[in-house]
Amino acid sequence: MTNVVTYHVQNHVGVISLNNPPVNALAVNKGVVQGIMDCIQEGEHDPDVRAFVVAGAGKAFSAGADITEFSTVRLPDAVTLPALLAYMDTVTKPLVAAVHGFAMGGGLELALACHYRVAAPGARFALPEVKLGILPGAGGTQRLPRLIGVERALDMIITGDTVDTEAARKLGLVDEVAPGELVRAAVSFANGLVKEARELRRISTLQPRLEQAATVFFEQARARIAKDYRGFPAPLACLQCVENAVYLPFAQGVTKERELFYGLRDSTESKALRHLFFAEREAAKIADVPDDTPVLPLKRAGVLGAGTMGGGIAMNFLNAGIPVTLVEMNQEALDRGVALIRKNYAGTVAKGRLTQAAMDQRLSLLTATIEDSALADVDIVIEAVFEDMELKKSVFGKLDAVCKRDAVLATNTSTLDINEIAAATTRPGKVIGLHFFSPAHVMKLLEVVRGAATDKQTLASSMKLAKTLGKVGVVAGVCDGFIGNRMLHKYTRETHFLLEEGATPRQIDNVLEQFGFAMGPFRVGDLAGLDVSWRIRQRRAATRPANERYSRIADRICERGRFGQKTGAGWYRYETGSRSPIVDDEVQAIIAAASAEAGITRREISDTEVLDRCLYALVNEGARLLDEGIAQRASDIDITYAFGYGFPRYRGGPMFYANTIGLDKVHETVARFHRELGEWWAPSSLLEQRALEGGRFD
Ligand code: T1G
Ligand code: NAD
Repeated sequence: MTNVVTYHVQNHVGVISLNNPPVNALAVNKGVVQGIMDCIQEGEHDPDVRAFVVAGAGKAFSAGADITEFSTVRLPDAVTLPALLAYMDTVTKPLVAAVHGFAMGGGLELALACHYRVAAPGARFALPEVKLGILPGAGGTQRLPRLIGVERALDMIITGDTVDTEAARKLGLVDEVAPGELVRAAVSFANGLVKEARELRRISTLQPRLEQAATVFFEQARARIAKDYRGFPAPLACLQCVENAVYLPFAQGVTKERELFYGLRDSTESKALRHLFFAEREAAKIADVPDDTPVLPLKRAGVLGAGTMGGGIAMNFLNAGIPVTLVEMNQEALDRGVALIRKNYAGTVAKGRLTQAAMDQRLSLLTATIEDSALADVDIVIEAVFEDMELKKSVFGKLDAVCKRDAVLATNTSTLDINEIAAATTRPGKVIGLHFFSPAHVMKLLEVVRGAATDKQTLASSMKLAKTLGKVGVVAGVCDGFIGNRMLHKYTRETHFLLEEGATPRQIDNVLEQFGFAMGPFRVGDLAGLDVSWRIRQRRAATRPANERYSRIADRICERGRFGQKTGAGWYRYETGSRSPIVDDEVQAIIAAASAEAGITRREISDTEVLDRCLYALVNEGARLLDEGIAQRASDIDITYAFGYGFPRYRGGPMFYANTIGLDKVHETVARFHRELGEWWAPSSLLEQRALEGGRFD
């Protein structure tokens, strides 16, 4: 027996325990799969063993196949998971899976290859492979429909979402719930099967149930999936497998599943999604902040300013069960902010995604006031007042006086200098940037901006808070716009230059939507409101170098009061009550006039040039951020863009995308843009260096 799998006989039942922390990944090269096989073979030939229980040691049953092995060579003769599960279908003694924590991917497939499943309350069950751009490749697409029905199985496989023990029991995925000692309950369940000579229920022999006509069901599902998962190849392949489960014998269905699995595993899309999976976990690690850095108990929160951001920020804490004191400068603004919070919750209740009781419970944690003094005993305050340095500094001075000494003072500023704000207090070590993204209660990204004086405890506590709030925290250094907005500024600027030279808002939006963005930059601008970025450009005008190329098109649009959807017109115009963008000749005229004013002769611009200039503007600036240490690692930039700026996940983020193109090619194009377009395209030294070395980011 290998030490990643242990075996003992308990009351005539062979208990096989997975012991590969932290998540009992079914690592082939570490002998986990072989270990399970060996245990069962030993028990099959042991007359004293009447049945088997398969369980997981530590925090859970299993998180499935070891994803890190996808890009490594498998040891020759190593037993694979499909081979183990096929063998389990021949075993003559009852096999019972004892599931606690989670059974995901290959872990759930292992449990499905058992004849019965006993689970602890609160366990999670999922086939999340589709989120990694693959599909359940060890029989999951063939066994799950046979056990719980085609409709529910397809839904679980296409979404990759989890179901808990109670829901799993209702589905028939779990046969018994064991509130007490799980393995003991599973052993007695197994002995019960032997005593009652219950039939060995091999799921592979069951018929998949489908409530409606198969052809209609799969036709409708195919149309829906093709629309909802544009750009992701895996969901349609999952559908194909489930369809095979209905039309093909089990063995053939499994063979086809395996073929499709390998095709997806080696795809760029899956490599991109696997990159983001590990990048999300890597982002939580800070080079000079040890994992065991003691964190502050952030049990009570304060939010200052209940505007667009403040309300959403408060909801994150309420959703996590953390009491919030929301402070505004006057009653009218406060009432407006609280009303927006109520409206957001009521909307979620109306969609059936939240119960009225849960809404009431969350709102009961909210204290709304116009008294700053109410923040005296909170553990952390998030400031979200107007984006004005003098106001921020005076507010932080006040918070420094009102709040208890070890309270963390955080600002939600999008662009301002955190060090300057921190200097307005007597506790710069406790000042940090917590940059949420709009809508703050929805967007998963949280830029955790580390000031020069921010202490490690405040940083570690903020990163832990990000996880508590269900956010992905990314550490950024202090600069104008941190990681996301600084790169966005270069990207947006390039789109304006492209307009000046001959492109149109529609062309640029189409190119980037084809690439995979849910919305192109001009539609996003109209949605967010063009006045927000106009105010930032006006603030920057004072410090913009005279010789720096600047496009006036966006200003011209705003000067006409065209702020986007909220004014019925921006880069596009909108019929009343409609969000569908309509190309507006007036905009074309504004653009043509601006080109003439800038002395630019408009020309035909190819979609390739549009794509390269937009994406490489992100990549080149991203490389500068790495050079300057504003971002810790390239994968943090990818996480920022995937979770905060709608960068298509199956592209892995701008830096991963550049790696797939090849940094030599990216550098060559950037250098050409530098020669042909101007100084702002000077290649970053990191890009140059990596291109010369034939290297990759990270
Ligand atoms: N393989 C390798 N490493 C894994 C892993 C996996 N399946 N799951 C987690 N880890 C690492 C993770 O990178 C981190 O490492 C540590 O474990 C703790 O994870 C044939 C082929 C299970 C819900 O998609 O969703 O089976 O950063 O921080 O918050 O069909 O991990 O500490 O170095 O996320 O408690 C399908 C993926 C695989 C599940 C636990 N399975 N994992 O969350 O811990 S494909 C999945 C998760 C498959 C078969 C196919 C979560 C979790 P480090 P963590 P957590
Ligand atoms: P907003 O104008 O919608 O809300 C600001 C609120 O602050 C107003 O309700 C105002 O009454 C209140 N306020 C002003 N002074 C105050 C004081 N002294 N005490 C208490 N309340 C006060 O602005 P917003 O869009 O929510 O932006 C807030 C901050 O978040 C800014 O720093 C902005 O840069 C940043 N931010 C905005 C976005 C966005 O998309 N809107 C995204 C990320 C970060």
